[in-house]
Amino acid sequence: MNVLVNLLALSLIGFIVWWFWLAKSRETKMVTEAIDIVVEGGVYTPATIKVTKGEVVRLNFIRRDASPCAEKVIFSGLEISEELPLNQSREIELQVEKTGEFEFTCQMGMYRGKLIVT
Ligand SMILES: [Cu+2]
Repeated sequence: MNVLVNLLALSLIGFIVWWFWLAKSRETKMVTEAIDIVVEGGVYTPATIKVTKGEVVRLNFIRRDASPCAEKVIFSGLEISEELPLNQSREIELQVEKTGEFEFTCQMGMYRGKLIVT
């Protein structure tokens, strides 16, 4: 019985941590000059970023996930595809001259993020 209660409590804690962590990655971040984007555990944090059309911004991808699936980030519609070295930060300089929403994903599309250009 005690074991069961402990297990329940543990899974509840796990759920709360997971929820807040995911919630954090769901926030939309406005980028003015540069931003760090952490690649870990199946999510980009933050996963939704907003930039202004024509402005130069630097996205610093910090990959903490060793799985080969996370080794690339691909921006669809922008012809950007970059290797992400493990435990290092890889800077991608962007200057988007069109407005719209562009997805960025890993090679297999498991990591998903969105770049909003306004
Ligand atoms: Cu992947």
